[in-house]
Amino acid sequence: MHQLLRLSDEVEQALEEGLPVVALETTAINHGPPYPGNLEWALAICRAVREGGASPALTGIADGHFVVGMSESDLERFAATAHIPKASTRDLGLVLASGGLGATTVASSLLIAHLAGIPVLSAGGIGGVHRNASATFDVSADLMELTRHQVAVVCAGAKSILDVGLTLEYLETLGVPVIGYRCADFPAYHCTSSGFPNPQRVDELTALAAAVDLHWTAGATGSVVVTSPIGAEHALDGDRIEQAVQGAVRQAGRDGVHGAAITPYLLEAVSAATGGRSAAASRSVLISTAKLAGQVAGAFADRQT
Ligand code: PSU
Ligand code: MN
Repeated sequence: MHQLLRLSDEVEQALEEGLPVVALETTAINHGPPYPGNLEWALAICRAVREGGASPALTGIADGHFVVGMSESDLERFAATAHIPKASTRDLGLVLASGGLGATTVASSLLIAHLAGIPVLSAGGIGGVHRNASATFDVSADLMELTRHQVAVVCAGAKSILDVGLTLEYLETLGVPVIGYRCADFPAYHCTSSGFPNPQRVDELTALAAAVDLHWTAGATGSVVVTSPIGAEHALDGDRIEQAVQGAVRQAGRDGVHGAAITPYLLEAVSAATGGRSAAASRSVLISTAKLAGQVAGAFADRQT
């Protein structure tokens, strides 16, 4: 095993036996409600992975190691600690060296999942090309990392704070398949649709697992993005979100917010503008994608045996 990995007993055993495992990022939970609400989210997300038929592997950084699969005491420690740094790929060495805690983004959890040999990751929404990126050059490291690791990423598309059209173009350029599972539209995190179609669509888990497997057998070295929208009962209205995002982007410009701080800033502003309904939406979408990821991991594991 890689020297930096610290696997939970459950995850280690499942991987040894070829049983399905789903890796999970922790920044979205870290930016969720304060303790103990965030602990409740993490437990609900892990439960959803189990309902889908797989073992959950929350990823994080602690004590100079990559934690893969959190014990109850790990979870308690992560949830109860305020202001855990957001650790994307470029931050890994420094956060490991600090000996403290780090919350993983999609980018860094992809790297960790691949190191651990976990082929499926669940995330509410991936990062992407930011609005106004032609001026700021702000493109999430999530997109680059999607080209480096063979992991199927089950998500509700990309966040609506982004330029979704440019994000899809970028993914096409990078050769990352974007497959809607039983959905025509590419979702936008809290919204059922981004207004853009999924470039590809599959309606059966076995066909999805085959497409993922053959993408890699063909020699592609990157990830496969699988999308599934938020449940209708928790979805937020696209027009209202768009208005809130536009206002937040203008305010961010005035406040001079940029770099790693922009994503949390915009999500926070959208949350404030929607009267907190976006928190319930985040919880819901993290749970629904986790459950589907469990099913995808099961279908993928079945194919390997
Ligand atoms: N959800 C949140 N806050 C976040 C993110 C998700 O409530 O910051 C994260 C995800 O972990 C995603 C990352 O991978 O934002 C992308 O950030 P950036 O655009 O800085 O790469
Ligand atoms: Mn950025």
